[in-house]
This record gives sequence, structure tokens and C-alpha cells, in this order.
Amino acid sequence: MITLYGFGPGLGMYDPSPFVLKVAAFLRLANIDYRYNGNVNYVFKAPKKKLPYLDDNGTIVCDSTFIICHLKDRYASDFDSHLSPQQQAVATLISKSLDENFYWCLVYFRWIDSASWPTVKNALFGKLPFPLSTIVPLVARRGVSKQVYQQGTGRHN
Ligand SMILES: N[C@@H](CCC(=O)N[C@@H](CS)C(=O)NCC(=O)O)C(=O)O
Repeated sequence: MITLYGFGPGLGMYDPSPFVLKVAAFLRLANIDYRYNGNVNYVFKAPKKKLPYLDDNGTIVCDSTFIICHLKDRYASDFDSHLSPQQQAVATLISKSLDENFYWCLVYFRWIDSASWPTVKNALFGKLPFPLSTIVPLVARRGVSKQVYQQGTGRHN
């Protein structure tokens, strides 16, 4: 059995992580049977401390790009095989641009932008009991702010 580990539903989505959604979309499009296990605590158990990761009958694969490569290899489901090598290269660059650049804008507007933060905070942490409902979002936002700043996007207005 294949198990995809993610954060669990949030922000009105199957999973709030675009990387988890990308893998889930691939699995569904390829008609590969899988089970989705979503819980925010999996991030602490994940081998590389990032989600998603996948357990394919005992083979653990981390990172959405490597997961999709693994699925393409093992289950022969390459949707890009009709593309020329040049088109496949362009597709890889577009995908990487979204993963490595656009993603940080998404993170910025979810976690840092003061207009959206109250909504995101309530959606992700609203069910926690007091005082966790105050402390956990504060600590999490501080950690994410540091990441966005270090990546560079957080240095712009
Ligand atoms: N390159 C990775 C990126 C995964 C990633 O950044 N996941 C985020 C959630 S969208 C995460 O696990 N963040 C937790 C953390 O950094 O502590 C992939 O494609 O899977």
C-alpha cells in the first residue's frame, strides 16, 4: 500500500501544502491506489522534516519531485513522455519556478501579510485550546518568517 503523508485538510483544501497537493494530484491522475495520512505532527516525524513524504510498501521517498520521479519509474505513469526532450526541459523549469519562487510568495501572503494572517491563523490554529491558541501560532509564524527572510522573499514589501 502507498501512503502519502501530509498536513491534513486546511484552508478549505485537501491539504494546505502545494507540494502535498502536487503529489496527490499525480497519484489521482495516474490512477494509483494510495492512502492519505494527514496530520501536522508528521512534519516532526518526516525523515527530512518536510512534507510530503511517501511510504511505498516500505520504501520511503521524500520531496515531491523525487516522489513523482519514483512513481513515474515504478508505475510507468509518465504524463510527459509525449513531449520532446526540449519541451520536458521547459516543463521542469516551469515546475521549479513555481516550487522555488512562487511558493515563497504564497508563504509570504499566508503567514506574513497582516491582511491575511488573521484568517490563516484562525483556519490553522483556531481549534487549539487556550493558551496553545495564542502560543503555537506565534512560534510557528516566527519560524516561517525566518525561513521567508532567509530565502529572500521576506526582505521585500
Ligand atoms: N522541496 C520540497 C518542499 C516541501 C516543503 O517545503 N514543505 C513544507 C510545507 S509546504 C514543509 O514541510 N514545511 C515545514 C518546515 O519547513 O518546517 C518538496 O517538493 O516536497
